[in-house]
Amino acid sequence: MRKSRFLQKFAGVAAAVTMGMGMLMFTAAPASAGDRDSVCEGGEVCLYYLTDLNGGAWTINDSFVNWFSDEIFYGGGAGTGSSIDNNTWSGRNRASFCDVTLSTGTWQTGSHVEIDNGAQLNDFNEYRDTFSSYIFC
Ligand SMILES: [Ca+2]
Ligand SMILES: [Ca+2]
Repeated sequence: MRKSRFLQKFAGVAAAVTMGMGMLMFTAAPASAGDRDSVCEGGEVCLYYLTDLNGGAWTINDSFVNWFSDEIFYGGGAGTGSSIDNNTWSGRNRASFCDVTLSTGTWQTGSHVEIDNGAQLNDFNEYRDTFSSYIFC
């Protein structure tokens, strides 16, 4: 009797762990699959070569990138293949948990522009072609 109760409890814990791992895999896989491409997915910050989220796109789900010069636009639109450093005109924040701060310098230095959680900026205006790093929150 004691043994079977123990086994029932153990089976319950094992099922809970398995479910937890399943949910973890389910939530992690789609987010990482779409990293560094032109598709703006949930969890990502998305920057564009042209205004109104047009042209080549760069999307990423890292919490910060300190150095844009190694990153390029994707998707086949205008600017595809060129560096995103000092080259973005619009952006969208799908990080879905906090604001994104774009900075004109590397390592979050210089001037800053925030894109609110879930929002987009269709034209960076005077900050066109200036951003070189970003950080979430
Ligand atoms: Ca993506
Ligand atoms: Ca810059």
